[in-house]
Amino acid sequence: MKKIFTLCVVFQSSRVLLGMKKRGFGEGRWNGFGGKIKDGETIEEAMRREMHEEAGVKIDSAEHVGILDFEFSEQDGSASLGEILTVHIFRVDSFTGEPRESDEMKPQWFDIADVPYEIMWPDDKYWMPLLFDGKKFHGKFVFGKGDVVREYSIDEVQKI
Ligand code: 8OG
Repeated sequence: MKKIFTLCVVFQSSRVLLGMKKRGFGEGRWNGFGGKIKDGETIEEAMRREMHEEAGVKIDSAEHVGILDFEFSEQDGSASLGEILTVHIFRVDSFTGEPRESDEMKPQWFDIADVPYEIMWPDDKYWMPLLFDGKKFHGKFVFGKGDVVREYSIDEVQKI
């Protein structure tokens, strides 16, 4: 089964807005803002809705910069065996409103030199620097037990 998600990373000059996930999948990790696409929604609509629900801001401009597939090779509770998650990554360049805490996320700005990769999904350190560099990418990650990255590939692309 394939599940489709969005993920927004707000990046402004040298700082990035991340949220501490307070519950559910990825709890206890810093991440961008996003979630599942609802029936009848486009990917773009979903990314705007999730950013508003989770951080209380309205996106003014965003660029679709990446598509990542995640496969879980061993069952360990965080996802089902053989399940593939596809995450559409957006770099948000400007927004309206003040980021505020929601039921799901506690937002915080980080300098890009201080991104807390050790408290994030273990794949993020491989692709997030590409986003900061203005690159576009396609990637695939295979996770083993304990969300360890078993295998991965990332290709820079001109167009998503
Ligand atoms: O609806 P929910 O909050 O459970 O959605 C999960 C969010 O987590 C969604 O924005 C996609 C994102 N996500 C994954 N896997 C990974 C990952 O490996 N790295 C990052 N940075 N985000 C991920 O589902």
